[in-house]
Amino acid sequence: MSQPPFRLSQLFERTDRRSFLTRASAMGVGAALAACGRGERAEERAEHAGTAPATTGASAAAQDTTGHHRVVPGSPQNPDSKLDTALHHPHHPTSATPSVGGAAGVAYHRFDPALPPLTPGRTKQIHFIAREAPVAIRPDVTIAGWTFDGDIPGPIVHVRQGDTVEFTLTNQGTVPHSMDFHAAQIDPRTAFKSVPTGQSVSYRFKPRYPGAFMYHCGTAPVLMHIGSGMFGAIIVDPPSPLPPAKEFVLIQNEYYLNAPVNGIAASSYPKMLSTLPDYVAFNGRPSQYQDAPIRVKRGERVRFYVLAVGPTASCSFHVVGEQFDTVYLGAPPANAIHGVQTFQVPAGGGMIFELLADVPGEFPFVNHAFGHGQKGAIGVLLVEE
Ligand SMILES: [Cu+2]
Repeated sequence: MSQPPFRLSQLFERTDRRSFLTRASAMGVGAALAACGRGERAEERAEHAGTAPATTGASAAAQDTTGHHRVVPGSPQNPDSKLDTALHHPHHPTSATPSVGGAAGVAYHRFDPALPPLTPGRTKQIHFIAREAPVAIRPDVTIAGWTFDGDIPGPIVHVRQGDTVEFTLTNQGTVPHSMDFHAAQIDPRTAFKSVPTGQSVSYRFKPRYPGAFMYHCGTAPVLMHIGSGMFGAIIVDPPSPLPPAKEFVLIQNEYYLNAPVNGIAASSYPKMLSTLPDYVAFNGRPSQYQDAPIRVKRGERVRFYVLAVGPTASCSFHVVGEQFDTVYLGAPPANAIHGVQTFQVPAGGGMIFELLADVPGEFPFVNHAFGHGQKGAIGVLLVEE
């Protein structure tokens, strides 16, 4: 199936009633038209009712007469890619409906922030499962997550510049998902395409630059997929190792939640659009490192790989009572600035922050945009003698 040419104007198109009706007509979606006939946009109804307005699940995208992708039920392929992710598709699901029971039995656990060690070999085979899963983001808050491998964030990937990453995504969820590695340079129409339920996509890439890179599901609407938990980090080491340090990965994200049902809160797409989150978290759990600090020894170098995965917020990263002797804005060891109090990691970005922990004490690390720090983007670095 050939891909339609990408038009820049697509990024700015609105899904108004007329365009929706045009598309619905082309799709032959009787239910959607019936909904519109009652004077209500099906997509709005869906958002409020928490249901997808049209066909979802194992389906494929095609192009309708307006140039938009559309869903073809039962088709074997779904080439939706990140090219469509800026658009709000009325036929794409915007509700995380949990296919699980209540929150009972969902255990809260601290997400280990330590950078996992490099594994031997220059070819890294990585296989993720996209699936829905309840995730306890606090001891008293469980959400209906859309996940990679059942947790939020997904597994931390650690490779070296020039390694070959052989990646496979298998979709065991109920709606299409995909994988977009920011560390890759690859045609997103094929590599980052959406995978229908029960199917897989495989591709390989060689990270060209070292650094802290985001990965995420890129299926439309990408806001919903990232906002429901489908993100993580791939850390790419430079050919020559950076100075020895205690290394930690901090991935900041926001949560936008509906009221819980059976103890599980589904994500709210309208709230995601409002960009006013209920929680902001490092590594998926608000304030988890305030409750259980990150510990280092006096005199150790500390390296934070800080990512702001959004879906919308950036992270003004700061450590109270400390200064960063080095911040790598881009590929290390180049692109370093020194003597930094705070630096902002943009949504969709990652940077490397280093400090020398030569003063013992308890040092809060925060998003210094305090509306977000107060909502959970805060932790403690404990420097012990
Ligand atoms: Cu997804």
